[in-house]
Amino acid sequence: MSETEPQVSDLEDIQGVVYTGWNDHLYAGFLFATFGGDAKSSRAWLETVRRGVTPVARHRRKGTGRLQVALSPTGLAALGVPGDVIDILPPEAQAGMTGRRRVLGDTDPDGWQLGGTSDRLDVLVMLYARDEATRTAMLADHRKALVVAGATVRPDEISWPMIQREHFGFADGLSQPFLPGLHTEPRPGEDRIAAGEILLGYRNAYDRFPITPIWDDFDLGKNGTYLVFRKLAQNVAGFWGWIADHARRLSRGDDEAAAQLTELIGAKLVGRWRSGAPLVLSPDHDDPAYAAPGRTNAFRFLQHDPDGLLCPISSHIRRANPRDARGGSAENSETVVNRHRILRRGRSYGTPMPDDVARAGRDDGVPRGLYFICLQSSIARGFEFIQQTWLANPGFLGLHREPDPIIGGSGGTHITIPAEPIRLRLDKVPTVVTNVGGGYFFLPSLSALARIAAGP
Ligand code: N7H
Repeated sequence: MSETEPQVSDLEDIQGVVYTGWNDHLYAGFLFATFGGDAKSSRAWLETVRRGVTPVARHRRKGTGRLQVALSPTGLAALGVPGDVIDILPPEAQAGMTGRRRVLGDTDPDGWQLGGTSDRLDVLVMLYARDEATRTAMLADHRKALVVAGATVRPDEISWPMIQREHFGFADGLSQPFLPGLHTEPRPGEDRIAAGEILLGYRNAYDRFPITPIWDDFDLGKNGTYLVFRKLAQNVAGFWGWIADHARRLSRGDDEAAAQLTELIGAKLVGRWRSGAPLVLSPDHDDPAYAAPGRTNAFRFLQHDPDGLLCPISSHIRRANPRDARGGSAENSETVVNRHRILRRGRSYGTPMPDDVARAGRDDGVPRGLYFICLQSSIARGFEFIQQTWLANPGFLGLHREPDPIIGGSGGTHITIPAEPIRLRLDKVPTVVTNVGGGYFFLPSLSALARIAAGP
């Protein structure tokens, strides 16, 4: 048994979403539910459903849909997992997203659409299909099975069939860490991280094993991971309208220059052009050749752009993964940064807004956003650290009153775009992303799901 990376046999045990975002399955649907009071019925449900969960090893198998199941600490309790086992889970996982709202800088969970103060989410069923009809059928079947087991199910959460493009129009899901034992070869610029940074049961970046819940002799944690689900509403007209206003003002009536500047400012806020081409490699225009898998991450900040003249220090990708430029030597920086990596598996919801409407800043009132989904062996060191210490931090790497322009909840502050001879400073960055709910879950291995279903 390897302590450092999953072996072939583990790939039968690990849920497939750890390996892939199921991007060949355009239609995703998510069901959140609260179990009823009868643990036996809930376990009977789990005993049936767990047999359909797709492990990594079968990610290529034929068949119409893919199924993954995550449980929250309250869900584990409702299924009969003893309290002293659940108590082993890290405190942030037990506190849940509502309990951690101050760390996350969230609005009052009383007003959330999902998982708010009195909305206990026990289970998350994740469904992926290649066509819409299959997704509809899967959602209906799984909803029925949960209801029969006595659970209360929330309205369907349905993704928009748009892959690797989020609503602001940028390519998404491009930079992911490389996980030994799961992925075959790192592409240029992809960082190899310790398997224990994502999966329980393996050594992490500190050469330790992540804390794991043991039930009698069974390791419930091994081959599992923590899953954060966050429903983030995006104000697309607010984002592009604000940028276009600044671009028009700076271009003094030259419409073509304003249109080009709008694209450039958008790219400066994210750190990549809309195609995904990184600013560090393609600083002046969007060259999609740099969005290709082998090229899109082949850059470093300290090495190529120490002062942020190409990619601003404040940009979303530089904050979310500072690479070699977190401070100190490149090597030290990368060691530290690679203790805060996550696998992102998000999907968009809601119909996209046409570019011209967005740039005119005309809100159409249509709800849209991102189901931000990420995986890690420690929510505190993964998602929460990135959100709190890097993205939402107005003093990130010596900046002043400058949180992340995308998700920093930055209403009223500014963003600096370094340039020579003089930098550009844009004021009154609007809040364009708002958390409207979600939760913290555990994504158990297939064998752990079987153990939980077997009961005490
Ligand atoms: Fe971000 N966006 O479209 O602007 N993100 N993100 N994110 N994000 C990334 O590499 C976006 C959010 C990370 O290694 C890209 O995939 C939007 C949260 C990390 O270079 C784009 C929302 C958190 C990376 C976006 C949102 C993160 C990353 C570039 C919300 C964590 C990888 C394409 C609606 C707390 C950084 C790519 C790296 C990249 C966008 C949310 C983290 C385009 C719209 C909440 C770690």
